[in-house]
Amino acid sequence: MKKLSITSALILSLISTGALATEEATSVGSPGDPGKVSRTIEITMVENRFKPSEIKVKQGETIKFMLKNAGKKKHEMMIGTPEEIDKHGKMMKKFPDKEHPDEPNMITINPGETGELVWHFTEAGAVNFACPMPGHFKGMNFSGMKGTIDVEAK
Ligand SMILES: [Cu+2]
Repeated sequence: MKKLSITSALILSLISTGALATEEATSVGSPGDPGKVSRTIEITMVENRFKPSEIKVKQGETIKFMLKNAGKKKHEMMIGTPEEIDKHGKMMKKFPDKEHPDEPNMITINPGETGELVWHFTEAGAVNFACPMPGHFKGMNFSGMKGTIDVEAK
């Protein structure tokens, strides 16, 4: 009996290790060619989260994210490393009223509106995204308006 519980504890720890095995991708990818979209994924934005926030794609896929802002505030989706997202968030906090043009890895969407972001996933691993608007996102290690794209190896 004792032996059995040790075995099940070992199995449980192996399972939980497996669940945490997704390492950060070596590259978050690159802007996608709208003519080479392999799949469309719909994401709804509300205060303050993405639905869904856990997304699975395959390495090499070009995904068209169809974003709908169903909230009452302006939201952004930014794909990047936690450092890049954090840096952009700090810039927005410092200059909250400064209009900034969207870069290829981000899109700003007004309440009630929709938008598209096309992204090519080149490396396997976890790719982060978040809304860097002040107050929506509290750093990659905290709760907030963020999500993970799990890129499965080819
Ligand atoms: Cu937001």
